[in-house]
Amino acid sequence: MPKINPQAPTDFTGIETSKPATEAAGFSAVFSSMKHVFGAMPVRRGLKSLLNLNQKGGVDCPSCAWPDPDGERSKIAEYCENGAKAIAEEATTRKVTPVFFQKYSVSQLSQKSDYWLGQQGRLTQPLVLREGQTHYEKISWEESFKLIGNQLNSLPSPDEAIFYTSGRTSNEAAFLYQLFIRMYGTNNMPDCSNMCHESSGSALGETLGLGKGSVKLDDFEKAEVILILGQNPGTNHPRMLSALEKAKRSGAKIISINPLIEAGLLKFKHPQELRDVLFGGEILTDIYLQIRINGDLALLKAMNKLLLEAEQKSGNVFDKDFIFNQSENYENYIESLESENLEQLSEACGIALDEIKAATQLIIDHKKIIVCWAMGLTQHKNSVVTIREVVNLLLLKGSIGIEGGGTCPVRGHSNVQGDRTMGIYEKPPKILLDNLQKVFDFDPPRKHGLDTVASIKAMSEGKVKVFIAMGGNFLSATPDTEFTAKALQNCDLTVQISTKLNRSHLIHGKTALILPTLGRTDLDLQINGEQFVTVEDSMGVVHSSKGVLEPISEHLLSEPAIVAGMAKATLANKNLDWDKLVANYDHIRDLIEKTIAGFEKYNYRVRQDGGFYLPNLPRERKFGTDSAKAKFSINELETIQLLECEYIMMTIRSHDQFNTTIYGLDDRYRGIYNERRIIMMNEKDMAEAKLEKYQVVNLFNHHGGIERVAEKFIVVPYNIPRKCVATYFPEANVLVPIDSFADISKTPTSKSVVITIKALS
Ligand SMILES: Nc1nc2c(c(=O)[nH]1)N[C@H]1C(S)=C(S)[C@@H](COP(=O)(O)OP(=O)(O)OC[C@H]3O[C@@H](n4cnc5c(=O)[nH]c(N)nc54)[C@H](O)[C@@H]3O)O[C@H]1N2
Ligand SMILES: Nc1nc2c(c(=O)[nH]1)N[C@H]1C(S)=C(S)[C@@H](COP(=O)(O)OP(=O)(O)OC[C@H]3O[C@@H](n4cnc5c(=O)[nH]c(N)nc54)[C@H](O)[C@@H]3O)O[C@H]1N2
Ligand SMILES: [Mo]
Repeated sequence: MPKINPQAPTDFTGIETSKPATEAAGFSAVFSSMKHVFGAMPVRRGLKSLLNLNQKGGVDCPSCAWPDPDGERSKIAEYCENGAKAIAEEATTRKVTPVFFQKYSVSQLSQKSDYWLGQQGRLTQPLVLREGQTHYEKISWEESFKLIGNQLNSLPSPDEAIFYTSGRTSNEAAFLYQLFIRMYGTNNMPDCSNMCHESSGSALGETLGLGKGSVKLDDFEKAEVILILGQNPGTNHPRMLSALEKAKRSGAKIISINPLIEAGLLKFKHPQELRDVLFGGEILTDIYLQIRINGDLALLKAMNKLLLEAEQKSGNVFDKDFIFNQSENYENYIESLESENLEQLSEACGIALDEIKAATQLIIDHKKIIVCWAMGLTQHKNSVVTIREVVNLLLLKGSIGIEGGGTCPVRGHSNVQGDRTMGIYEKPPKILLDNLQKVFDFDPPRKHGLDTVASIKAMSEGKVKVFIAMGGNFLSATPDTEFTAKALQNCDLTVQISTKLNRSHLIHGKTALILPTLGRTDLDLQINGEQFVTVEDSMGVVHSSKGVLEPISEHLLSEPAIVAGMAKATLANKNLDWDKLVANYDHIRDLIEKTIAGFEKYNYRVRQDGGFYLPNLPRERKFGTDSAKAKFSINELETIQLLECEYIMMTIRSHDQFNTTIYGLDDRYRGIYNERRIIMMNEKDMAEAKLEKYQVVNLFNHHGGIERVAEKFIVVPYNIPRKCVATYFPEANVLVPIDSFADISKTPTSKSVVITIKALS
């Protein structure tokens, strides 16, 4: 067999660098949006998609889960540069047809870059790679479903199949999918959340009784202090910058905590506001703490210790009424804080005590505090305890369930939160299973299933034979690329339900299927007419999303139709009329309403302007914990000890990508152009290691005594703390060890990979 490459090729594309930007958006963002959209499709189609984006009743932007304003929205543009790129990527009129797959073998395709694969266009027909063959070929939908059904039914146990979900899947598709999987008999439902905000869900669930954030978009205008930890909103949640701009104009102070000085956190120039264009935009961050990678727990502990000292002096820093009536474990927590040492904590996070004091003073002086965070907090070994320490800070101040205060884990994929609400979870709550049993009259499996890391291990050990993915790019998004590739290749059947070609189509089981599906922007026409779907944003608003564009091919099926096809071909249980559900998604929503709390009058309420909020107890200062109280927690500090030759590496997103989808080769705000195989490094570390600017190096990780190597990266001198380095995801995923994950949440430690560096020349 010709060699198939699980990693992107190592060819260089021609690096250029300049000074990093000091502000985000502005005209260059507008220009960049237009370039991407009109480069990928005719002008009429481009305008139609952009004008409908994030409008009430329009298309929900697939680029992130940041909420839309509840009230008035901009008539022309409720989207951002990166939303426009996401649309260009999906609504493109370029397509890959069966002829394309006759031309390129799987092995040849695996030698192409991720960028090239994406640029080939939308998938148009179901494809099969038969056992022993080198090329994908056309297959009918009927035969595809039969193949899946036969394979699933031939397994000795349903637990030998795995069903992955990425977070773009709508509520309707996700609900049907988990129903099918549980009727089939397993809870093996790993999802992208396992690699993303699982640590937030674990920490918040345990301490506040709900694994979701508590603030609403309106709270930003009312907040007095906003902390932003481990998040790069200028690139990954650009619409958040408008909320931060408003907050600043209402007097809020912003504290940013990040190893990199990210342009989007410095200053925002709203591209559609004349005031910003003429007068230069809004300075966002008041205090920037350039923390060492994984220093956050030490910093938060230092802040909380300083709060305690201030409280002991003045007696008016803590919200004692809240603490004594609505929380527990306060005394033990305070005792643990007493024994902390501020100098040691300052040393551990790499921030001078004076700077920590200045930031903490803002928290001492104010009550309405929002803490925002994303992957910089969630992808470390100690992520869950770090986020619990965020909760401690808010509890001390009583800043939870009040206007202008609370938790704000900023979600990634546009419906990742909704998929979880719909039951895409390997550890389903009892209430969900009980309700499924009642409504659908079957015995759902009670044993917990496999999460992402456990799924890879099970495939690797030959315990799983079928892998089905509802969206996403499992191979490239998961850790330890070479290990995961071998695991996937152990399967008898791999099935990818996708919109675009990606590397997961190329690393396959004995037989492989690619099932092409409609995306968010596509018109979804079923027997009862045009359908819309629903999604839940980062703040728990459920609203509709309706595609408007003519699908690129007549052979695409919607995700609900694909689930129904698989279910009909697989299940012996014929209780459910799957065709009726697909004919009109209102019927699916009726079933969701019967099964999941908070969806009363779903079909009615979701048709109202802007949708509806799901119930959220912490938002009302109530806690769904066993004691109905919020919990203080004691979080031990363990620091990562580096040898002299070692560095701690974070794998982050550039400005021109959506996860594993590469839109382009620039990271404009960071001043890095036309190259993704780079490693950002402190100049003093470079000098010590005798590395020059643009020197080519190999990167190694040796976790568990196994050598992992990422070949050929270019050294870029960058303003980053000593001993900390940064590379891009997914190129560096090969270095993330499969056995290194967060305690409790099992999220791979993609932001604290210990590496060594070796010059090639
Ligand atoms: N355009 C675009 N939008 C996206 C995505 C995309 O790829 N492209 N992805 C979507 C998804 S699924 C997600 S989850 C989100 C991701 O959104 P982010 O979490 O913003 O994404 P990352 O690039 O992983 O950025 C992590 C940030 O954390 C910082 N950081 C890393 N380690 C640490 C640390 O130890 N401590 C602190 N304090 N900071 C640290 C990095 O410097 C970086 O600024 O964005 C969503 N939106
Ligand atoms: N090293 C490292 N690894 C990481 C991360 C990191 O920061 N560092 N981040 C992690 C995070 S936060 C996440 S969320 C995961 C992301 O992991 P995934 O969600 O698995 O990956 P994506 O790149 O978002 O998936 C892209 C593919 O989804 C398909 N797709 C797009 N839209 C649709 C649709 O509407 N329907 C269907 N069926 N398919 C669609 C397309 O074929 C596209 O190629 O990666 C994780 N991996
Ligand atoms: Mo994510």
